[in-house]
Amino acid sequence: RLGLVAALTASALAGGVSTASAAPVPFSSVVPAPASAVPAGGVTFTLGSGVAISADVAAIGDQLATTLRRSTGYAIPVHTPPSGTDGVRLLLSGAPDSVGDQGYQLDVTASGVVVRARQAAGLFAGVQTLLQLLPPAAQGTTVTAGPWVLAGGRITDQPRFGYRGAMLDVARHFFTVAQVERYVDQLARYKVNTLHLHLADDQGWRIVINGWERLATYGGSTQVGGGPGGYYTQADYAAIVAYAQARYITVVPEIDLPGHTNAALASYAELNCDGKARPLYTGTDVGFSSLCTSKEITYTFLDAVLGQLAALTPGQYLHIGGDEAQSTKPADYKAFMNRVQQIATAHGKSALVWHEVVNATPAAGTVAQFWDTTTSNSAVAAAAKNGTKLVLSPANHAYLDMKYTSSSPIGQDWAGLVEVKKAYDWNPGAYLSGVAESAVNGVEAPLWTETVTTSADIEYLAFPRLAAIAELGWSPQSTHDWTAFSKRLATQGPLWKLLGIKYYKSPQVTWP
Ligand code: TNX
Repeated sequence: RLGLVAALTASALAGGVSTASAAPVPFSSVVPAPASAVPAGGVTFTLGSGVAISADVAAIGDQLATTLRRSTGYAIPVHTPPSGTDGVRLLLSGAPDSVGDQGYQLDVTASGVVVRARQAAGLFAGVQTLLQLLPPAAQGTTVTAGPWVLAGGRITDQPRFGYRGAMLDVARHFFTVAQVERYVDQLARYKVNTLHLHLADDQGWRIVINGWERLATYGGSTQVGGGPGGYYTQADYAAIVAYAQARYITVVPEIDLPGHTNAALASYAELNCDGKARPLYTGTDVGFSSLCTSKEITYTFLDAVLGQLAALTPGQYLHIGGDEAQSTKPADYKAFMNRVQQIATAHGKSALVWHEVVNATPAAGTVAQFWDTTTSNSAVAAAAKNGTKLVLSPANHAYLDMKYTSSSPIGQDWAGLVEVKKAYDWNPGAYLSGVAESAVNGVEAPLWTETVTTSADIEYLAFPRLAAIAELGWSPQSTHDWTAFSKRLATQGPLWKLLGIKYYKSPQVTWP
């Protein structure tokens, strides 16, 4: 490591190094908007070559140091336990109670930066804010000459909602571990704390299940358009989980049931009611497949699948799909979904389910994910009144796979066109009629991948809209203001450019 630092420093001294801009980034640029940000006019702190980091959580100090060593070329030692005088201190003491488990307080004074939190997740969130308060070049991969100046003041920040998710559909098109990890890095910057992986659909089964190997080796052998597909070994999946966990992101694995199961029905003849394996499918229709709800082997199979996923997943939730089961009779759907919720519970997890679960009987602890385009759904409202919590992903605002405009090169439009303002302009706490904010666990931005084949595609659709949904999940409603948000977004453009994110340059935003 020292060798690398020395090399970077040498290259910095050799000249030809770009300089970071000297004007400090204002607090008003931070995305998502902090709950409270009070600048101290005139005060600044400059991160100099001798800067050191003190950290109560060594891994978080190391992450920050790794990022800043790369961009500043400074040595940046990390001290755990903290030493009193370091320029950057990340502490699990002294934060006000109000910041809760995920929030933090950040102070920039003339003598340094102190981030205080009650839990490691809050410290991590505070570090994301700290990075945004530095010039974008601080997150770059090449050495840039300073000065690295931070604006003074205090940010006291905590999320409006505990659940802030993004879903990636790795079934319609497969994405490698490295591609998923790249997306995880992008989510973490905007304080998204849940990665929902849509692991199985008609076109592909993407995770090895021991004892049912053909699900992956055959069911994962293709994708939309007929390409080779792919799948994760359990070790691959565990690597994604660990990578996400290191960024305070919880993975929610989804096996979509009882519809969206053609890949499984193709892999094992016995899962079909007629005992005949279905052909693999590479088109984009929905609603044509169903597991055989009357066969006991279906539940033996699901016990293995959900049991193994539960063992590999530290988070609380298994997502069991439940959407668009047009090929399952309503009574069968109801009995099936009730039984599968119990399988999840038996493995120590709660079920997350698309909102159609309200047509069955949501179990205690089941969370329904709303994805429709209406704001009034009496069955969902009744379930919420009955104690079922919701995650909101209204397709006409939160679906990252919708086109921005009719000329977007990729994406769908069945839920309408979703420009950036449309993604941002809704209030999750008062969105569904008859649903109180207290019934809403949070928001999620799903990215279905029928038309998405590369990381560049993912990023074009996710940016800037992911930032909009992340802000709706984190920031208090009192900060909700399109003009201010669009200005905050504009300040992210240079960072995205630096990170190689080919975002959609929406004409609704005045990019720098
Ligand atoms: C509907 S939304 C689906 C997915 C498709 C998506 C395309 C939902 C729960 N199901 O199967 O991929 O539309 O936008």
